[in-house]
Amino acid sequence: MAIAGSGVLPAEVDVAVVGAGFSGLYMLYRLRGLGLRTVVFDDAGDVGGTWYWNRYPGARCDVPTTDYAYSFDARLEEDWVWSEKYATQPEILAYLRHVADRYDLRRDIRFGTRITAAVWDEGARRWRLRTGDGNEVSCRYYIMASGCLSLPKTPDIDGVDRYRGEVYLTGRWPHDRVDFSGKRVAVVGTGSSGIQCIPLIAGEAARLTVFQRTPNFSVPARNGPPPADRVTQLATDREGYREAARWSRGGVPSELTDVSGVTAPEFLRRERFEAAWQAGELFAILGVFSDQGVNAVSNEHVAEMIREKIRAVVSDADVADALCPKDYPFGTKRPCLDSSYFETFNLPHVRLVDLRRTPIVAVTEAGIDTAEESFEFDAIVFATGFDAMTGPLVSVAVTGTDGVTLEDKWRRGPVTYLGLMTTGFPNFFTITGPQSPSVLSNMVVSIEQHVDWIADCLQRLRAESLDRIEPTPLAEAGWVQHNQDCADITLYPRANSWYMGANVPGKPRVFLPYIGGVDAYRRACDEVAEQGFMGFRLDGPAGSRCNDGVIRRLQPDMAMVLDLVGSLGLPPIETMSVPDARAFSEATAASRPPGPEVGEIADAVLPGPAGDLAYRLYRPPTQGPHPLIAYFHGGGWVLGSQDSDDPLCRDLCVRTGSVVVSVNYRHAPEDRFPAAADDAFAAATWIAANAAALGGIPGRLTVAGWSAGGNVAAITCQLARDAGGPEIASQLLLAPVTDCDLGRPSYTSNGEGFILTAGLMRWFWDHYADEADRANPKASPLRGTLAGLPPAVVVTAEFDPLRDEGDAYAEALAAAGVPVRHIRARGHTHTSLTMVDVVISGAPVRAEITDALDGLRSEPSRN
Ligand code: N01
Repeated sequence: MAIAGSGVLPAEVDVAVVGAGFSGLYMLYRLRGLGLRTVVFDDAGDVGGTWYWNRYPGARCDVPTTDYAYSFDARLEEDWVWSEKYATQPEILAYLRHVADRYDLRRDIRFGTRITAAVWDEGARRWRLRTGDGNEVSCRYYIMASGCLSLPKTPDIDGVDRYRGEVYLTGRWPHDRVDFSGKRVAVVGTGSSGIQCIPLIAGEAARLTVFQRTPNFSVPARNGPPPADRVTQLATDREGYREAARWSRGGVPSELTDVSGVTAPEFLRRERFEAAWQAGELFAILGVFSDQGVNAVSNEHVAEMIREKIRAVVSDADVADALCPKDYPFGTKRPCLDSSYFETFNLPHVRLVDLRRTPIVAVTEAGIDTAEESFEFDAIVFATGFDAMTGPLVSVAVTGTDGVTLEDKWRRGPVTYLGLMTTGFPNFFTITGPQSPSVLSNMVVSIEQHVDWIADCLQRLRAESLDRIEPTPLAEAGWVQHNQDCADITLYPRANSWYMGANVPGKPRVFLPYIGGVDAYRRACDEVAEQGFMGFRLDGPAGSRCNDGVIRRLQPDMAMVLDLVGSLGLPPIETMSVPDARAFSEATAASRPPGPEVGEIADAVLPGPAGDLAYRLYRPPTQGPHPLIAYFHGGGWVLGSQDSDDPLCRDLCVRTGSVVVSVNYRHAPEDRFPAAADDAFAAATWIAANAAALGGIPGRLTVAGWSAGGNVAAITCQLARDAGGPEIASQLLLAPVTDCDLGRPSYTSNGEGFILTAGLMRWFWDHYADEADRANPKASPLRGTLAGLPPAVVVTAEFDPLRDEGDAYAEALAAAGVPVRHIRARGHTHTSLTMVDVVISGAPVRAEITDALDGLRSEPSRN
């Protein structure tokens, strides 16, 4: 079916693909296998994509070649032998040419042809594509395989066009060898491209001046032959190795560590760092500690150890200092792998110009003027990067349904479903599009996954007599939210990186790739397909169907916790004896991160109705007196103690600037209803009376609690109102138990799989209260009188069996005229907010709680 490589362009095809790099070649291979008439367009003169254009000296891959290769055909793998751990651009290009030859792909590829516009024709259900040379082609499906880093950024420097010498752009390097011998050369930019080419250009040039705006973290690549251990693994179990890559976090099989950079002792930190440094691999240095991508302290340990390495190599201390990145966390801009990059600055003819100190004023006819100096050059190399991820897609005028262009739709950042499609643009696919793992992963693994998903999708559409597919607004919004949730728990948004679109003036600042991992992403895509293409509307001669929905609604870190808990196969608590359940919950509590430092922690007792009650006091590090919080722990009236919610109490103390008094109360089954409620009321009374002695401000008492603690906190407020004291300024109810009716919908939808189960809640109730007592407002505060209660902050979690009764309490308080701030913790579970420093996505909710409390506290008291 030779249609495209030569001769007249056919008027109609089944599929048009843009790009003949890794993505486009494999896409064509798969589509041919399905018998679909396909044409591929590429601006370039041959196959290769990024490896066709980026021919600058030193260009290499930064994922080992053992992994940076197709896996779809074992024979192709067996026949191709890489010469190096990190192959050079010519070798990778030769590989892609070999692939094109081997499968006779070129005959369906139009080289030197750019697609300039694409318009969706709803009547015909086809895309109409226009080429740069004025031809048109109509296709059912339009696939952008145009790469993430294929549109070089125009150097945004005054006077670039004025310069009379030789100008080179790393992303558009000439095919003929460039000879820098004897020349005065400038390199502008110190990203991966600059860092790769600088040592080689220095080897030729008479003088090299490097203009650096932002220093970059870089690790020695330690290039050499392909790593023997991986070559052996591939030789013994190729498919097992490839499958492990497909289900890995980054697309390369690697063991994830659970060593935290915060808690690991210094010797272990150094040992782990040194091993990663010696490995010379990106995923190794990005995975020294489990928490380096999310915790600034952990991250700084890695960053500083890299800075030490830079200082050890570069002889001039000032130059070394300028080469040390300091203003963004390690890994949040893509780190580089280098060969003698930092050593290059020890050469006498190489000079670093730190643009942070002396910015470029303009490019002149002869060279570059900085604020302090005029330089003359024979050649300037711009290694200034790309309009990444979205740039190549919106550079084509793509017009979808209703005449909206992709550029318009994405004006405030890309909006996609799975990074594969976007609403309003039916039958339009993007391979490794924004909001897919793409650039954060081994690209080849992600490309194969996308190509396979798209090919399987088209095959199923055809089998089911469907010919139109488009994501729904609901599914798309859910995916965009999930992407943002994933990025928000990391340090990545802190950097002005191309991941954030920050390198292109005017580009919206949005985190572009999906950071949840190749494994998690593949699972989501597979689930979508298995659930009848959930979130897609499908149409065709066979009719229409749509299983609408959102594929990932849980906060990503909470989902990881649940996966971990699930994988441990623990017996349900409700099957344990009470002593075993208590021992289990104490052991779990002992293994969690401690939470933030507070000023002081003190343990003491206060008088309760049936004997002393232990309490733990947390004092802020700031000068008192402080507002007071009487806090009651969770644990279903059966489990827990004054220190069982320790991380949460520390967090509350620091965030709200309050003295937190966490009080133990009597537990069931030894002391059943209403012992817990009576103790809580007595404790709050004592705390209010002793506010000044505790370091609190009299009259500024908040009564707070989580879960069953929220239950006794709510009841305490009712009892205090009825008894005419103590004075309570506000109440903070975190996922509280408010009612004994276990028939609300959240008990069904969230009754299993989210740690607190419906079965466990029943077990708690059975231990705590007789059936006859449960409707008593001292057990079910929702059934009490709510008027005249202190202002309340009520927090409910989306995936909590107790969600609906918490919602009902907030609504009933508001209806009774009580000022209420109701915070609905989206994507969270019953336990999320207590998992301080584990479920990082809980932090913004706790910040919101603090703001809400502040808001209530600043309102005049109603009591
Ligand atoms: O581009 P970059 P790149 N004045 O954007 C500077 C992949 N890749 O081509 O950081 C002065 O990273 C800019 O400074 P700043 C890899 O994913 C892989 O190097 O914006 N300077 C920065 O230093 C990589 O991340 C390999 O302050 C200006 C540099 O130019 C991605 O491609 C090899 C400037 C641009 O760095 C992009 O890398 C190469 C200005 N006006 C690339 N504008 C492999 O190893 C920009 N800069 C596989």
